[in-house]
Amino acid sequence: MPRMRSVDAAVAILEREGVDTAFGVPGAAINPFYSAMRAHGGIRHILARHVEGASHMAEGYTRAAAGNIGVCVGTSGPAGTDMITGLYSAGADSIPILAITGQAPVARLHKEDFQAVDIASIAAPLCKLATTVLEPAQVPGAFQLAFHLMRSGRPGPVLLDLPFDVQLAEIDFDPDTYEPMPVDKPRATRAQAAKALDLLERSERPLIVAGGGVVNADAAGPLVELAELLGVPVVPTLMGWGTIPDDHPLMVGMVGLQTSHRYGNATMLAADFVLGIGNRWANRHTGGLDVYRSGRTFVHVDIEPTQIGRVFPPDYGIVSDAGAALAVLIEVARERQGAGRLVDRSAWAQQCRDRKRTMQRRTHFDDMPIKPQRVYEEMNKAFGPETRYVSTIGLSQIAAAQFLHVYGPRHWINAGQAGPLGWTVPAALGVCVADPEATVVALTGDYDFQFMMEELAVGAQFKLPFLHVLVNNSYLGLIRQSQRGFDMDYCVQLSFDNVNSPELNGYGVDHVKVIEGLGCKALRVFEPDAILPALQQARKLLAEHRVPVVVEVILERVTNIAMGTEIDNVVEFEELARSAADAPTAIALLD
Ligand SMILES: Cc1ncc(C[n+]2csc(CCOP(=O)(O)OP(=O)(O)O)c2C)c(N)n1
Ligand SMILES: [Mg+2]
Repeated sequence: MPRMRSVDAAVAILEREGVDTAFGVPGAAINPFYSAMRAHGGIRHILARHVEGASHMAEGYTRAAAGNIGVCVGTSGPAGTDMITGLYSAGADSIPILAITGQAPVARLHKEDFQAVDIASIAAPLCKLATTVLEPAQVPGAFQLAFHLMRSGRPGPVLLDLPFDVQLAEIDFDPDTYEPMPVDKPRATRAQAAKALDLLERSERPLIVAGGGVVNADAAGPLVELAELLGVPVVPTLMGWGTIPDDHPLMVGMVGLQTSHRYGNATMLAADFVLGIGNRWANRHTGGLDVYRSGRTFVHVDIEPTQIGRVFPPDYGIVSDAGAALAVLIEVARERQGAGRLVDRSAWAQQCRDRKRTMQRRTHFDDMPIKPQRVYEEMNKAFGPETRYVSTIGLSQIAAAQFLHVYGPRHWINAGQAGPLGWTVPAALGVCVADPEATVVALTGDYDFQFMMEELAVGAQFKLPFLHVLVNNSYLGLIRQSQRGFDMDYCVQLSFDNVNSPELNGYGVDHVKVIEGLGCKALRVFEPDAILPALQQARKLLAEHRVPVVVEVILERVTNIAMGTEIDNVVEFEELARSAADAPTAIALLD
């Protein structure tokens, strides 16, 4: 039997499980693992500038393509604690990432050793498995189990913590005959599909709500096929956005309190039946459950049994992988179509389309300083259907969901549930690593950007080109808006007079200087008509320099974005579109 250090076995397993990239920050306690990566040579390492950045890069990498698993590596102590936000973010959105940390030697774990912290206990509530491997011979099994768990059922992160002596200990291991464990995914039965379709048939105004589980199952094609077969309109959730293209006649808008369309909410309120697939009834999608549920029958398909009934009891629940459920739903629906049993839904679908045509928000403003709505209009002009957007949170993200267009799964890459400020830049880098030819467009407010802008240096060093739209209102805009309820504007201003950059007129941080200092390119825009040329110029710079290029748009400081506390009570702050000229890039034009 080949004998090797446990870390050499671990790296061999990573390769057998399909890993060829790791994002990390080395340190003394993880140096044995780094020595195995170096000796092995099969894993490309991207050196982050902050370990939290490495964890978000791993998440962006996973999200970019079906089957990917992002790996982040760090030393003992603070490296693991820095990854905690990444593990939370990944777990909250059902995204597998593998975090590998170094640890103090086993015999010193309880001696308050330098940088010895019980990271497995800290990470446990966030992970499918978080363990300190105490026996060297258990290292291969721990890695094998990690991949099995990350891929099975509801996907999620794993943390493996490796004490220094465990990493160096020699074990017997045969990489050639290593085999990944089979993946477990529950599958809907024909009887379950038939029952769900019976309930749908009895309704008059049905909708399909498509969540991130459809993306995870790589089942956007079957989702659209089922919708077309039944003629039933689709509402994607924020995590499912792109599973049906925005310009598809059955894409009838997103529902929710913030990242939603007026027509999406109106259509949900008009519906009498909802088939939720791979979604989790997030509270920012449903708002108050009384309004959301009233008068509607619900079927819920989820891969995780404990998700059924968690938020509210559905009329019928099915435990299934979204792709497996769609396959059997399609099979049964086809048979019913053959038997002439499918109900004609075209009148209802047309009503939904009419709402999409007439209930647009205005984007065309010529104001100076620039109103944010205009930025998204120009982005729609500049970026085609191949674009992969990456964003996290804030007014910028909310407005993006209201105004941008997404045409494919994994083309809206967003930390939906955790929304950790700083996620966008490293996640975009992870997407670039996974898909170097993609048009990756990151979008942040100024504060999200400032959280982890140091990671831009990673893009400069490793030639990871993405275009970053930075909308600068010099405010914690979303929090400023929510403070209106407290009648205050308190601790949310990012403005100050920058002694080095008086031309910023009090907007504070000179992002252009910072970006250039980090080895990237930057353009700054003050006028609405200059946005599109700047985006076009940025694309040229990307092609020329192959480093991140940031377009900073200086916005008016206070713009409230439509949102509310109930889906029937979303407050509009701006004029609505009255003609096509008011929303020239909206997909369904007014006239
Ligand atoms: C780590 C973390 N801390 C605090 C928050 C709360 N939060 C959400 S949005 C936001 C302000 C975002 O400001 P900016 O990125 O400039 O976007 P804007 O809303 O101005 O468009 C804050 C503080 C958060 N999401 N994450
Ligand atoms: Mg801001």
